Amino acid sequence: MREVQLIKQFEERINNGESIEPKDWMPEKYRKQLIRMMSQHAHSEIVGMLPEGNWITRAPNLRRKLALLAKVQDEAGHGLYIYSATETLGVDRSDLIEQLLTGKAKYSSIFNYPTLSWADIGVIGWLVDGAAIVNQTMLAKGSFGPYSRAMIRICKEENFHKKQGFEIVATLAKGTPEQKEMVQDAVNRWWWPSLMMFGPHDSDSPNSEDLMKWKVKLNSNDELRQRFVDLTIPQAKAVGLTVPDPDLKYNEETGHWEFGEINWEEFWNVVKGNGLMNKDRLRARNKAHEEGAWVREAARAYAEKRETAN
Ligand code: BYC
Repeated sequence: MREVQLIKQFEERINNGESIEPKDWMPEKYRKQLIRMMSQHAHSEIVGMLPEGNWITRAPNLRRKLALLAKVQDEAGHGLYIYSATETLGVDRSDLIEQLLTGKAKYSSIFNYPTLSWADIGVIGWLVDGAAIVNQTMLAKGSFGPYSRAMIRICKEENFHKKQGFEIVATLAKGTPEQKEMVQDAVNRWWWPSLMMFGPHDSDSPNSEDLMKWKVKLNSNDELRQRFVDLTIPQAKAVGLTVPDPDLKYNEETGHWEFGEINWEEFWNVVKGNGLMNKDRLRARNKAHEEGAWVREAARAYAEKRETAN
């Protein structure tokens, strides 16, 4: 069959809401776009363990420590599901990891900011996982089966992450004046980077056209960012916290919260590797990879032993 016909059939399947599976025919560009986006997503989950992992030894009590340990482990699991889903597109996980370790691959800008206080752990759960849920609930309805199915399970776990974060935030917000000040400071530092997670404005988003045509993304970056702001501002008000945006105002006619302009220079700077923590994150991942070499070698030796035994 000619390529034009194959593309037509493929797009019809997508428009009928069918899910595309790894062995189905797909345009090379669809495959490439998915590998790009899914591998960046998997890297984000893995690098995303570092800012919170930093606080496991300093959690204020056993209950908080257990929840944080479980959350960070969940993020590792998310990375592994998404690497597996990406491998169904014909790439090798070790090549993807190599790209991360050498700094060639992108991962979410949000993880290049430091976690300075315990309140940051609450605010990450609330805002960062909250933003991820808005984004991933949409991706769970996307056209590529292995990715959308991974998102369903991930979103269930992210909901717990968000709840544990919001509980920390609510507790600190009604605590001592020092605790309230600490959590407000954390919101002030994480608010704008959380909005940046949704990516550049639609007009500056080169990948959106393909991804939306092929229903990998069902909403644009700006639409999801607006949804997140609309959901989050009432939550901030409920616990008596504010967001650092003098232009924030509610528009009665549209029913949306209007917000100020994001600092795009900061965003691109972080994406290009010059954020506060980019170098530190890559150093930590490389160290973990080197320290884990014996596990990979042992697994390989065991697999070989089993094969010769058969
Ligand atoms: N950071 O054309 P655009 C988590 C890049 S982890 C860095 O709009 P697209 C968690 C973009 O890659 C969940 N780079 O791209 C874990 C592109 O570059 P290339 C993380 C960004 O794909 C632990 C260029 O800018 N979530 O929840 O249409 C603890 C132009 O952008 C960013 C995901 O990974 C950014 N923020 O849309 C706690 C979601 N934004 O590749 C929590 C999956 C853009 O052309 N990904 N860039 O060189 C997506 O939904 C989409 O890829 C994006 C960007 C919305 C991020």
